[in-house]
Amino acid sequence: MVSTWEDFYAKHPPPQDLAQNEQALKEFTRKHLEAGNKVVLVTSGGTTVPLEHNTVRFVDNFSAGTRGSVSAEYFLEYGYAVIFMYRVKSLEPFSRHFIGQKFLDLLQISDNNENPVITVLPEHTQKVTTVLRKYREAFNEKKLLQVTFTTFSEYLWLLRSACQALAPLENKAILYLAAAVSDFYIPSNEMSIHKISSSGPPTISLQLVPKILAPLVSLWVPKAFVVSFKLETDESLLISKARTALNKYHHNLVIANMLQTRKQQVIIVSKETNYVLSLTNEQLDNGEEIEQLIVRDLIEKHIK
Ligand code: PAZ
Repeated sequence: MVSTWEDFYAKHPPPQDLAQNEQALKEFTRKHLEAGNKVVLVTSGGTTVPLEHNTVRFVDNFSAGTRGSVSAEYFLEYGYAVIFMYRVKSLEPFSRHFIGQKFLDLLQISDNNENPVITVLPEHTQKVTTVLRKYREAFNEKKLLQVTFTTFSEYLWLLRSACQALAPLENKAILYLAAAVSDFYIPSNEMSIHKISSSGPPTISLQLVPKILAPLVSLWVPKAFVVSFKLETDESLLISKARTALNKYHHNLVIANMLQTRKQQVIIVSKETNYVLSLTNEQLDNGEEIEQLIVRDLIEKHIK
């Protein structure tokens, strides 16, 4: 059974920090509307589907938030203000360059045991400086607002609030919906309150999620430039599914990608046409990023 989006919001309580996020979203969009800036909402990372209200276990997906965090940096580079709506603990713009062991590998410690000094290794100084400058610029100019979700329900509430804040920007807003959002969920009233007992195999019934692109395009941000993503693992379905989504929701573009090759190739699908953007193996090995091509392509279309 599929519930309607109205049903979803009626039956699922908003996250506790929603009012605070709404305030931040409104202030951010008002400021950039007044400044005449374009604003993009980038959604990033995967949503979880909790199996219990007191959540011990949940269904998750593979998304690391690479597409969203990399794209956010390129949008900033092209002068857009960015609302980065991302899954807690997934990749974030700028800090993504320095995660885990990669960060420690950049550093050196002086031999003086009394007063050790930690510095960036000379061979990494250039890269750290470049990223740090861009990061500081984005924050000093207040061009980047980050808001987080974890569960599917939190994502839907936050997405609607972000759209409400973006609506006054009309065609100066882009929605770049790169998050991997669950297609199935357990409605709140069907979820176990406590940790599911392991005394026998549980029967878990998932429902189809309401199709949120429908109200988003027709009601919440009807004048915005809306770009959704379509991920498949069976190539023969990719273009047809992307086109079905376009015909159903009437938004501007679908960016279609295959799980296995998503970092090297995407297909830009519009109502009229579709074409490939890709990197050669050499470009990929040199650290070039497909998101730069995607963002450049979108911005040209947005301007037109
Ligand atoms: O986050 P990531 O870089 O690992 O993956 C990006 C992606 C494949 C989740 C994104 O490009 C995408 O296709 N998102 C939409 C997925 C879907 O719901 O079809």
